[in-house]
Formats: sequence, C-alpha cells, structure tokens
Amino acid sequence: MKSYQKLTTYVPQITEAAEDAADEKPLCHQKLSAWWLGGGLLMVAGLLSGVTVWVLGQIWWSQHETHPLTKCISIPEDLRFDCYPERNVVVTRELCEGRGCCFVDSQQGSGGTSGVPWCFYPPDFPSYTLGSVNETELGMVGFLTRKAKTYYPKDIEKLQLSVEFETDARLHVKITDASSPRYEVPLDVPTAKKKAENPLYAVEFSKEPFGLIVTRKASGTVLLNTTVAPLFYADQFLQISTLLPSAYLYGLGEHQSNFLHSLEWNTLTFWARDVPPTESCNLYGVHPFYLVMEKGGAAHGVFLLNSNAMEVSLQPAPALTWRTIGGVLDFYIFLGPDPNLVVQQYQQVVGFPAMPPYWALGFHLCRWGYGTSNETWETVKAMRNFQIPQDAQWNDIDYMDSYRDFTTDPQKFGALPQLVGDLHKHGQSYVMIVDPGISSTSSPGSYWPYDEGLKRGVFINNTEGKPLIGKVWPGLTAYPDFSNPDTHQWWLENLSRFYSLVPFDGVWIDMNEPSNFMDGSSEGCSQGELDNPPYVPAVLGGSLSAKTICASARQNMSSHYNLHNLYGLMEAKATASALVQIKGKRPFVISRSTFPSQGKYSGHWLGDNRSEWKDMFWSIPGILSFSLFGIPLVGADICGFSGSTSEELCLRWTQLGAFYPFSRNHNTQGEKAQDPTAFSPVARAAMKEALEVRYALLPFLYSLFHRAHLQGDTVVRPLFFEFPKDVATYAIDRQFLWGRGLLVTPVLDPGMDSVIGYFPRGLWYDYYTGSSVNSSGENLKMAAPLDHINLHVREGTILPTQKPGSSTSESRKNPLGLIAALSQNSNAWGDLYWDNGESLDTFAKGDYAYLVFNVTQGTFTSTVLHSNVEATYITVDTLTVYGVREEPKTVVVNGKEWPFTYLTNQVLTVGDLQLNLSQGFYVRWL
Ligand SMILES: *[C@@H]1O[C@H](CO)[C@@H](O)[C@H](O)[C@H]1NC(C)=O
Ligand SMILES: *[C@@H]1O[C@H](CO)[C@@H](O)[C@H](O)[C@H]1NC(C)=O
Ligand SMILES: *[C@@H]1O[C@H](CO)[C@@H](O)[C@H](O)[C@H]1NC(C)=O
Ligand SMILES: *[C@@H]1O[C@H](CO)[C@@H](O)[C@H](O)[C@H]1NC(C)=O
Ligand SMILES: *[C@@H]1O[C@H](CO)[C@@H](O)[C@H](O)[C@H]1NC(C)=O
Ligand SMILES: *[C@@H]1O[C@H](CO)[C@@H](O)[C@H](O)[C@H]1NC(C)=O
Ligand SMILES: CC(=O)N[C@H]1CO[C@H](CO)[C@@H](O)[C@@H]1O
Repeated sequence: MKSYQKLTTYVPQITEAAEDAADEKPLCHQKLSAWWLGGGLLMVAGLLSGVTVWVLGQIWWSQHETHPLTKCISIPEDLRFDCYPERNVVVTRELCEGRGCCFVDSQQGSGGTSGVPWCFYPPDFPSYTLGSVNETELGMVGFLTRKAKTYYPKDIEKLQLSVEFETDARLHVKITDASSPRYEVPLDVPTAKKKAENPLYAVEFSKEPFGLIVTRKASGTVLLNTTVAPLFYADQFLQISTLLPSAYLYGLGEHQSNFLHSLEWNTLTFWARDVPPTESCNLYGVHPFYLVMEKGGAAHGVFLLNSNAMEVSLQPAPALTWRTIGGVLDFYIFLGPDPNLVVQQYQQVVGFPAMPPYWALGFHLCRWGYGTSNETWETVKAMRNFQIPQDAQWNDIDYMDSYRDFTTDPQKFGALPQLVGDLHKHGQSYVMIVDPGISSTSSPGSYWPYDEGLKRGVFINNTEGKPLIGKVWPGLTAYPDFSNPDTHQWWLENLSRFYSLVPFDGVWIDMNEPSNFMDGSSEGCSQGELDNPPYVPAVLGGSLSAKTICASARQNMSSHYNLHNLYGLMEAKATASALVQIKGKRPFVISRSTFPSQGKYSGHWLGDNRSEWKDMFWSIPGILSFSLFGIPLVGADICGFSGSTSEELCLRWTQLGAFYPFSRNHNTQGEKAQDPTAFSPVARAAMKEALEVRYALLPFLYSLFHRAHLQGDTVVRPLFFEFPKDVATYAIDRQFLWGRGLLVTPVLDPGMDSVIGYFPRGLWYDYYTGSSVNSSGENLKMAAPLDHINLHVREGTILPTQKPGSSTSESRKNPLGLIAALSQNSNAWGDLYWDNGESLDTFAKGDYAYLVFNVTQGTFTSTVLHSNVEATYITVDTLTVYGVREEPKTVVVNGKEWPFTYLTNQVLTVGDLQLNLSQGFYVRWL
C-alpha cells in the first residue's frame, strides 16, 4: 500500500531519515571500504546509520604481523572468509589482528573495492572440536567443544550436534547448546519416525576443527563442506560457512535482485523491513532457503530454520556464510535430485500452500486515494461498462475513519456497505486493508479494539511491561501480539464485527514487518543486549529498531528480538483463521511480510514498487523466488504503485501482470488513475485482451494451484526447473513458465515491437495460432506489437481453458476448451482440477472432479479419475490440437463422425462438442 515515507505529505511532524527520501535509493549494508591512495592516504567511504560518511586520514602501515604473511597470503582470495564483517568500523591491522585474524590488503589483487575481505580467518583459527559420535535411532549425535574463547561475548562452550536421516532426500542437522535450551522458531515441522534406508546423501565429519561434509552419493558432488571457516556459536553471534558445488544459487529472500544471485562478495540481509523494494536491502519478508544447481543438472536445497536477524555472505569460491544473532543452527538439506523435488521437499517441512478461492485468481483492482466509496464504485462500474474482467475491488486505508482499523469513514465511505452489496450482486468480491497498529489515543470507551485489547493484554509490551507505543497511520499505536492466542480471539471478534457492517471477502494485511514511523517506540529502546547486540547484521538503517519496534519488546512467546521476522506470519495465521470462522469458506489473505510456511495462510504482493520499467522487470525474479518459498500466490502491483505510470508501461505491465498468479493493479494516491479504463481505447482494448487470455487460462492456473496445494509443485516456474540440464536456462529471469507447459515472454522495455526469448530444445507452439517453432535451444526474436504478449505452449502439453467472462463467477459457467500441443511423437498430457472454487478442504472431502487428458496415436482421451456434482454443470465445447501433421480424413467423437476444421499450420479444431465434463470421452482423427 504505502510506506511511511509518504507520511511526510500528511503528517509533516514526522521527520524521515535521509535514506528514506522517496527518490533516493538507500544503500544497505555497504561496508566501510578502504583503499590505498598514493602516499598512504586512506580514503574511507561507507554508510553509517543511513548517512554516508567520508573519512580521510593518514594511516601508517605497521610492520607488525601476528600471522606469518605467507600463511595468510597463501589463502586464495576467493577463500578468504571475513573475520570483520562489522560495517561501522574501519578495519585496521590492529583491530584485525586483535581478533587473531590475517590482515592482507588486497590492492595487489583485485583491489580494495572488490569485496575481498582484508581481515580473514587463518587456517588455524580456533573453532569447535567434535568428540566421539554416537549412533541414534535416526542418525547420530555428538558434542562439539571449544577451548579458546572468541571475540564475541557469551561463547557457548559445549554444543550438541544431531544429524537425522529423515527421508532419503532430506537430512536434518541441528546444532544446539548442549546444556541449556535456547529460543527455537515455533514452527510445526514434521519429525521422522525411522531412519532413511537409502539416503541420496552421505555425511562425514571433520573432527578438528569441526566440519560437516555432505555429499550426493550418486555423483560424489560435495554439497556442503563447513570445514572452510571456523564455526561460531556465541549467544548472539552464530556463524557457519560452507563451500558450494556451483555458483548457480537461488532463493534467499526477500530481496530485489536477479533470480540467479551474484556470488561476487554479495551480502543478503534478513530482517523484515518496510521499505520500497531496493537492491541489496533487507525487505519485507525473510526466507532463509536456497537452491543450488549442481553440475549435470541435479539440484539441492538448504533451509536454515532460524528467525533471528541474519545475513548470508556469498563469495566466488563459491562459498556461503550464514550469520545469525540468535536461536539455533537448524538446517534441513534437500537432495532433490531435480529442482521441482527440492522445492516440494522444502514444503514438506514448512507446509504446502493453501488452495486459494477461485476468484482470487481473477483480476483485482485497487488504489490508495479513491477518496470515497462512490469513486471506488465508479471505477467498478467503468470496468463493467467496458466489459473488462474484474473479480475483486479493493480499498486502501482511505476507507477508514482516521486510519483506524475496523472503522469506516462515515462520510466519505458511507456507501461502502452498498458498494460491497453491489459487488456481490455482480459475483465480485471486496477486499480491504487492515494494518496491525491499533490507535492508542482515542478517548477511553470510544475505540473498543484498544480498550478491550488493553483489558485482555493482547499488545506487545516494552521492557517495563506496558504496551509499546509506536506510530503508524492513525498516529500513536499499540501493536497486537499475534504470538498470544488471546490476540487471535480479539482479532477475530473485531473482524467479525466489522464484517457485519462491511461483508468483505478477503483481507489485505500490510505494514506487518511491523512498520513503525519512529525507530523503536515513542520512548526509544532500552540500551540492553537485545536492542544493541554485539553484532548487528547489515540491516537498513544500521539498527534493529530502524522503522520498527524495539527488539527488546516483550511478546507472549519470546522477545521481539526473536519473533520480529515472524510478525507477518503470525498475523496471517490469525487473519486466515478468523476468515474461516467468519465465512466458513477458503480464506483470502495477502500479506506484505512473510516467513517460511506463510503459504499455508496467505499470498504475497511484492510491496511498494514504482511505476518504472525496471520495477516491472524486478517483478519476475520476485515471483520466481516466491515460487521457491512455497508462496505461489504472488504478484507485483501492476503498472507500479508509486510514481506516475505511462500508457505504454501500464499496457506492457498489464500484459505481464495477466500472468502473475496474483494479478492486481494498484496505485498510490495523488497520481493519475491507472486502472484499465483510464487509458485510450486502443490501450484499454489491449489490456482487456490480455486479461481475457488470463481468464481463458484460469482452469489451467487453478489446476496448477491444486498441485501446489497437494504436493508443493510450483505454479510460476523458472525455465531451468523443466530443463535442468540446459545451463542456458539457469540465469533466465525475463521469461517464466506456468506449470510445465506455458511459456510467457513479456516485453520489458519501452519502444519495442519485438522481443527476444529463449526457447529450450523442442517444439513450441504459438498459443494464439498454433504455429510451431522447432528450437535447438536458442534465442528467438518474435514480433511483439503493443497489443500482444508472446505465449508459447510446450510440446506435449494439454491446456484446459474456458471462455472468459467479466468475472470468474461468469466464466465458471462457460464451456471449456482444450488445447493439445502435440510432441514430436504426437503425444500430449494435461489435467484439470475442478470444484466449487470456495469450500474448505474440497480435496480432502472428495468434493471435486479430477480429469486426465491424454493424446496418443491420434486419439484424445479424457479420463475422469474423480467426479462431483460441479463437473456435471460444465461442458467441453472445443478441442484444438496443435501439430497434427496431416489433414485427417475423418474425426470421430465417442464413436460418431464429427465435423472439423484443419488449417495448414497443422491445427485441427473440433467444435460444438457439448460433452459433459463429468463423463469420459475420446476424439480420434484418422
Ligand atoms: C555417547 O555415548 C557415551 C557412552 O554411552 C556417552 O558417555 C556420551 O555422552 C554419548 N555422547 C553423546 C553426544 O550423546
Ligand atoms: C572440505 O574443505 C576443506 C577445507 O577447504 C578441504 O581441505 C577438504 O578437502 C574438503 N573436503 C571435501 C570432501 O571436499
Ligand atoms: C454515493 O452515491 C449515492 C447514489 O449515487 C448517493 O446517494 C450518495 O449520497 C453518495 N455518497 C457519497 C458519500 O457521495
Ligand atoms: C503485557 O502487559 C499486559 C498488562 O499491561 C499483560 O496483561 C500482558 O500479559 C503482557 N504481555 C506480555 C507478553 O508480557
Ligand atoms: C501467554 O499467553 C497465555 C495465554 O493467554 C498466558 O496464559 C500466558 O501467561 C502468557 N505469557 C506471557 C509471558 O505473557
Ligand atoms: C496416455 O496414454 C498412453 C497410451 O494409452 C499411455 O501409455 C500413457 O501412460 C497415458 N498417459 C497418461 C498420463 O495417462
Ligand atoms: C471497532 C469495532 O467494531 N470494535 C468491535 C470489536 O469487537 C467487539 C466484540 O465483538 C465489539 O464490541 C467492538 O465494537
């Protein structure tokens, strides 16, 4: 919706840090870097608490060396692991050697700005030693001991290492304090009952210094080798490094970056933060999960189940360092071996995503600043007038009375209940924003959520045990503590009260990092070790309390220090559960902040992007990454949130956004309208056309969501998931697939009438015409006039489609079409999951239809594997077959001869079928 920076316009008394100015891109976690200028002049540039500081000074080189230079310089630059990751100091030889580390300024090598650390661990830096290892039922346990202290306070001297062979493809490695319990993420994870019998992995240890080595048995590939750098396990500094088998690394969100991460000394930070997406900054969500493609096309994944502030440093060795400031080291390693399986195996641990209601896959429209319910209504009417598909109308915070949750502005939004009634009458849905911050300044007795919240003790407290007060939209606010079960009940009661006034269909939860327009609280934060830990990861703003609440704040389950990154997850859980209780239907929740397992409760939008071409591009790596995180219901604000869009950008973005799993156009206030009706007839028509293609493909999209829900398949899919042996696909993030068979190649630059896309080896059919190209694995240039988005169907795919309507409640009544794109062997396969689109647990209850479509030997077969009453309402009207090489003489449907058309581009169409979906059928061409 909006971030705090916009507040300056409306509540001018709040001052903003320089980094937060709307147009200035904050630089996150730049290290103070130093390089030699002639004559020993050292120039230091860096970022300190959001302010760029330049320091010039004379530093005299000391000849003193603790470590023999040869030992240090013999370590290749790529294998130098940073011994001084702190950013707010200039690392001198004295400081470095004070830690017992090697200091080598690498100006001789790649130069001081390359990222090669000047201060790094020598090979004999003290670490833990592994004692004897005992077999357990599921694997092994051992103790790790450390003799020498490190330079961080409260080293834990004795650790317990447990290794569990949970499944053949899943290894669980946990390192905890051997003597006393530590905070662990309160996530329900499955536990194995017996040891895997034929694991794909082998585990070895280095005892002194301790190291864990995991190899893939089939290829001998070393997936993890933590021997390369010392293990740290202090109370507030835990660090472990590993070599990687390749530089093809993905995941590690939420960040604005290419889908394929750079390993050129790249640090990624994890601490939920409200900031418009910016490269190299910690953003709204936290997903400590990565996937690596190995040589030969196998893939593995690693998940660190830890919710503390952390960072991951990547270096070109290739190697990776995890650095977290609390909790335990709790790793899950997934062996795939193909990337789809890795993501499935990850979701077996964190949970499979919820099945969205069907309407959630329709087109959503929102803006901040409609101003009134009538203006919102006018937009809906304009969309209907032009017959542009729309399923849901949304409102941002302007619907509220003084920005307070669970209220409506009695004047401006007085007609909201009528608007919602009208939406429902037209088979459309209503979604409104709810922020977590609860206004704390209304006079007692006038604002129940606060009064009652206080009474029930549902707010997060400061260290004095009083509700912590920050500032969000309504002004001063308290923050509900969603780790407290009582809070869920209070949240439910307020949502249900509001529902009786405004019968909404879904909830948009924003600002749940949680965001705060002040740092910490209205009274600042304590000076204790939670607010000022010995090591602060590279968070934007330089402090854990930057634009959020104090880390020392007290929540029911633990400190905010531990729970911060879980705020959005816990709020989503409370909200989804409230929706189920209120409506008794599948909940629809879209959350800004996310954490592993979020997909069970909500989808995600990529936050406050800008109306710029570049931001449109960033959305693709964004949705691809969230596919890996098990949150398939994801999209970016179409046409851009902040700034002013152009017709061309908005048109291209609507074409791309028609293929976001979650497709919403959203705009900030004060900018020109950017809904499809706001543009020229030509642009409007092209937008409508793109959305109609989406609506036509919704049965296919819905079936993909079913597979995601059932077993963790991705919906939007990177090309390499389908072509893991084709290295040319590994860096692609300007194209993506829906499932295994629909390739989307959007235009991402202005002024283009063509687009270049990569086509992996095989036959690809133009979705619109059925004409094919036979690619040898090459880049192809295609026409891309303004009214066209390129879509290609992979050989062997069958897509179920449906005649589009003005909303899904309309389109769902229409007949289905089937598009079969034949492989070179003239086969194809597809499926359809169909149910009423809104009931809970339809699959578990058996209230669904599931059909498998198959083409072989000139025969299309629809096989009904499961059926229910919904399927009997639907007919199949048209079968279109792409790649029928010879014109058939006859077509036979269920034994009867049938009329058909055949085009020279090898497209066979059999129409007017009127076959009931719930009954199997065949179509044969001879
Ligand atoms: C391994 O077994 C020995 C003998 O029973 C025991 O003394 C030791 O504590 C065990 N080690 C671990 C890590 O459980
Ligand atoms: C693990 O890394 C260490 C340190 O770089 C190296 O000596 C060792 O050979 C590696 N082990 C394997 C199995 O690759
Ligand atoms: C909204 O429109 C209705 C009917 O068009 C009108 O009666 C009502 O006064 C309007 N409400 C506002 C707040 O403008
Ligand atoms: C916060 O303080 C209230 C009393 O103001 C108390 O009821 C509640 O239990 C406290 N919550 C936590 C997590 O300390
Ligand atoms: C947490 O919430 C439960 C349930 O309301 C309550 O019994 C318990 O005292 C709370 N604990 C703290 C630390 O607030
Ligand atoms: C499609 O039909 C062929 C031939 O009957 C069969 O071999 C194949 O297993 C079928 N595929 C599916 C997915 O049903
Ligand atoms: C603002 C609002 O609607 N608050 C409601 C929250 O829920 C309680 C209990 O149902 C109601 O009494 C409040 O009016």
